[in-house]
Amino acid sequence: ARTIFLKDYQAPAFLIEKTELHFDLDETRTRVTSRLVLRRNPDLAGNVEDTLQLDGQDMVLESLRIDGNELSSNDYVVADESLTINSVSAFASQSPDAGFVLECVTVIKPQENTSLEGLYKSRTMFCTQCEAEGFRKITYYLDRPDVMSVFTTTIVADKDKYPVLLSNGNDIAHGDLDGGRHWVTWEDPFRKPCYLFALVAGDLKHIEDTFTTCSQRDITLRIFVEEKDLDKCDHAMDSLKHAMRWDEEVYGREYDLDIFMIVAVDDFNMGAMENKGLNIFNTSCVLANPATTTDLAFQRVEAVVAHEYFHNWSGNRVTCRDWFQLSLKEGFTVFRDAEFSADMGSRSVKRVENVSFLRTAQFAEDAGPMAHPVRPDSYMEISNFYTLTIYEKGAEVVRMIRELLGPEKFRAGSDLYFDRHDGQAVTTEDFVLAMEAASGVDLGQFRRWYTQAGTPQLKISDNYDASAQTYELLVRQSCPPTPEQSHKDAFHIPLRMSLLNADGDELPLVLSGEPAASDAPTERVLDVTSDVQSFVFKGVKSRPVPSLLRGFSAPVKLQFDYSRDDLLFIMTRDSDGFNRWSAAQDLAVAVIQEILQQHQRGQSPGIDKRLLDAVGDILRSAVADARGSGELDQAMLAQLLSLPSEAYLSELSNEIDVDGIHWARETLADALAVEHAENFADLYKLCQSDAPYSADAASIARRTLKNCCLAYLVRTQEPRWLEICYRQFNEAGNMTDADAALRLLVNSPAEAAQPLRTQALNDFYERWQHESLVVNQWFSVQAIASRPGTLAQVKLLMNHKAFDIRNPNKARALISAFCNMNAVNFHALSGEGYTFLADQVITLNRLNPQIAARLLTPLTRWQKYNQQRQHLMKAELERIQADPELSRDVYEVVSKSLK
Ligand code: BAL
Ligand code: ZN
Repeated sequence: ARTIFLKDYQAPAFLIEKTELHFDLDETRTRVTSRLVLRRNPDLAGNVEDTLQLDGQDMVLESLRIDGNELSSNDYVVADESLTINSVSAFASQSPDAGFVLECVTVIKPQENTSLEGLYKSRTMFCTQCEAEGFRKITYYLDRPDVMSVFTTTIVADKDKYPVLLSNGNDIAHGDLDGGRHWVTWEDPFRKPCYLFALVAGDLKHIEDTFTTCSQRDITLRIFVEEKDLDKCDHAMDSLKHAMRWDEEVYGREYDLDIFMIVAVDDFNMGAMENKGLNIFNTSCVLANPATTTDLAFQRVEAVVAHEYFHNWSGNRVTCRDWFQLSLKEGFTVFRDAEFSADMGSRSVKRVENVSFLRTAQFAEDAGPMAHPVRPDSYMEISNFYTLTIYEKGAEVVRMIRELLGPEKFRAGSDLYFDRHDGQAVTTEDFVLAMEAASGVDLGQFRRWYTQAGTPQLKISDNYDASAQTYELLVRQSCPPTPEQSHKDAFHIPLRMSLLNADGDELPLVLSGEPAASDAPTERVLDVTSDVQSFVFKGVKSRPVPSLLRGFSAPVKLQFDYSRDDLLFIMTRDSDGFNRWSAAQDLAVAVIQEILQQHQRGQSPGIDKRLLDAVGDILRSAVADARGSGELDQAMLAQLLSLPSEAYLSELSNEIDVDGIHWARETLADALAVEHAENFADLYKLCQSDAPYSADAASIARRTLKNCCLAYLVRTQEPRWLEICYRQFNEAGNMTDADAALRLLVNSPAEAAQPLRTQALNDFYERWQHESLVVNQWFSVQAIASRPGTLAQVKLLMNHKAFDIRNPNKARALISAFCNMNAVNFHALSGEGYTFLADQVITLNRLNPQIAARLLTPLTRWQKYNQQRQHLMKAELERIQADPELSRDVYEVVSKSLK
């Protein structure tokens, strides 16, 4: 397969100034007529290109004209993925420098398009997905983001089946035709690359609202869904309005068109898509109703609606020059949506959630065969690069820039970036240049974050000199090799830190060489720029405890030899909420690793009493607080009471002991449950509420804490707690509480749980069988059960009438949930989990290559397992590789994994 390199980038030889599309929609034969106004790119010196190569695949070309002159099949070459016109000037009525009109008629088959790229059918509607390279499945085009054009789109369709016809921009004309058909023309005044094109046709209903912008323009907001889902749109609409206001207030960005539309679609590869003025959403990221949707999903809807909306500036108004620059829009937009969510809820908790995810999943990606820089150098299939590195690490890189610039200069940098590049397709370098120009801060070395892959490690040691009253932090950085990058140069790492004295107070921070100052800061961001660097603080009267990497100021692995008492101290005394949580995690990790080692040596586990007591202290203050003023952040309490996940513990391991990690973590959780059952019970009761459901942050926090307590209580295996859990399942007034209880029943090893589980699962399906998203939940609850025999159950569910492997949400709910979130069963030494996944990948490779490649991830991590598992995993990768019809997507992942 071909590899595309950033170093080979060339500006396009032709530009498309105007794009007029005409769709005659039909399930089996949709005719697409395009009229493109092209011209030679005048910005390319000496450009005399006469050959025009357009991208296109999976379509039948019916006719082709230039300036009205029909081309015959001798005049062009149609290949699998392109259409090449050998000589434009032979047909153009004037020089191609002055422009020419290309008219092209193609026929496509949306009904047969299971890749869900381009134009396809989802249930009863037509919809599109063009990012990154889906537009080339609609018509022949220069399908690259640096070709920006004004689009006018006419859609013709059967009026009964498709009364609603949507595209980007404004509806400028419509009418009826003979034969029960009708048409609508949309015009988008903003130049855009074709990846932002969208079309929807269906029998859709909508809710409508208005947003008045900062310059007093009224914007019509519409959310389109199937009629049955009209009761699930309010939360997305509220989220949209909050996002619009926030972007005005925090970034000075106002919406530009007069209408903003969102459409919910059941079959969708991604979470959502930011098409100009017409966002298309996976139903899972837009629909929300208390009865059917968990708190987590409510929060996800808010975040994704905001994310897509924010793209209107960071992505659409200023877009990417090429796909190597993907993080330009994705990293920045994830950073923006994370900050929005932080402002809507609890800032510390949001940071904890993000970092938890990054340290688990993105760090694992960095350590695997697909590791790549935030700005990759090459790819085979760009769809494989919608990764955690591009998104989450890309957001961390933007966050570090803000850390280095400070909030005011960062805002000035973002203003300059939008000002300078509005209407352009640019690069991550342009972003960094704008940040530098606005701030005067040199980001020269910092740029390595864009070009070097891998997770840097910071090893920090300290040295206190009592007589000199100095305290030294000796910082060593390194970064492990990644594919194609064996050596890494030192990164510029912002290390936010503080020093705590024995009372937990922050000390004034004066570095040696600096003048003593009475108003010295108590928190600083150290610029770590060398492989080895020493920071000596003076005037330190006693040995402090350092609070390092506050707020997770850089995406690195930090090593500092804290004693468990130090961790307990930070956990309770640090003013930085993130570091309190992080210390609690580190302590729990240390204890679990100790239990694991005892287990591996055949010893019975001894659990560090300090951790048991610390959890007791947290619980007692939570109970006292819930009885009294209720000021503690209950969401943070729930985070503090949650043990590190098996996935995180695995990421920390050199060789993953799948069963040992599971056993050790369960052992600690069970011990905490038994030790503190009374406190958990008190807190569980205190967190009950009769108030009607609300998705506000405080209510979500209360439910999270309540269900965290219930989880511990069910662990005790006492029948009364199983009954209470079952009662909560039956009587819950919202999906959050019902779902939490169902998961506990399904996972409980207690014998008494078995009949309750069967009953609950049956009732749940019976009740929600007509709610597709809830059925997905029902699939995944069963897929992640760690009990033996789960794979057999998953295989049965694959044949369930509600399962459809063509629907990505269903595939994710069952296959992906089992393979990614059920380590003990997926990694069973029989190898049957691996065989199962390979079978599904082979099936999906033909149907939907993007989803197939993505599902493959857990097999690619074979190097982290023992010899026996490595052998089994590789054998399955080789079986996939031997498929003669491997898509580019799957080929890239498999071949890089086996290298
Ligand atoms: N641009 C693809 C979907 C998203 O990240 O918003
Ligand atoms: Zn995005």
